[in-house]
Amino acid sequence: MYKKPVYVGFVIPTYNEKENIVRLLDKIHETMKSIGIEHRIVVVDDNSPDGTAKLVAEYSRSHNFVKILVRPRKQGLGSAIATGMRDLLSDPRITHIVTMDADFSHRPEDLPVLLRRIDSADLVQGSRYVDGGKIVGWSFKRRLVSRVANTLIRVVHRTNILDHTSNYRVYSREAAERVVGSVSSSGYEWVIEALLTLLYSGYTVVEAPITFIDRTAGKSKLGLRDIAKWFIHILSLKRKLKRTR
Ligand SMILES: Nc1nc2c(ncn2[C@@H]2O[C@H](COP(=O)(O)OP(=O)(O)O)[C@@H](O)[C@H]2O)c(=O)[nH]1
Ligand SMILES: [Mg+2]
Repeated sequence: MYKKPVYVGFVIPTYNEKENIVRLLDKIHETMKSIGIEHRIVVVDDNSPDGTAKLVAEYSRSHNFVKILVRPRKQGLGSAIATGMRDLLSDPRITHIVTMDADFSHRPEDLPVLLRRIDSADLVQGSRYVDGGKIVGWSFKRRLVSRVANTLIRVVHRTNILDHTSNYRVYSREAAERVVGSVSSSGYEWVIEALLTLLYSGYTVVEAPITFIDRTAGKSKLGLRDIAKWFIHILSLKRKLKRTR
């Protein structure tokens, strides 16, 4: 099926995910077995107060495809992903790295669709905005904010990508090495900066449709202030990435 043998490492950052994580690990394993792809999973927990790390540590004792890394305090989504990627890259068998959230917003059922495309790009971006992509459970306001942010990134950075902000992705080993070596932000912006870094450096990116499901109902935490901060960050990336090109 693939040009070369494939061995996928997963990075799952967690902060208070005790209700989701074990079910998610089971579901990923089941899906990967059904498509016959070798895999292992690294969970990076920032010492969640709800005891997520303990739960995963217990699980990993009887499921040797899982490893838990615990950091002493909350240090942001991006730095958690980078920590997990570095750990996986020290395993020479790893050919690809999948990043996904722990809250089932990123459905394991979409893995076959993402992995089908790995021979055609350095990064397969899970996308809500290509044909076949969907969002379930977001308010009109939340959808609008996401659309505006993505359009802004697309115009400012002249990409031809529709979804830059989903953390559901497959990186080739080379792409993962590139981003851990150079992406400096540590929070949610890491996800966008990683994608732009690859695009600016000439790596190929393809989008594959995913169905994004919101974890719970409730109000968006994004306000005008956050949107303004994002705008400035996106512009500052333009200067930074240009310099390194
Ligand atoms: N290790 C770690 N994981 C985090 C941190 N912040 C968020 N996460 C995880 O990153 C993923 C995305 O976060 P989430 O709260 O779902 O973001 P949202 O979907 O944008 O509201 C989830 O798996 C979280 O548990 C953090 O500071 N450290
Ligand atoms: Mg989420």
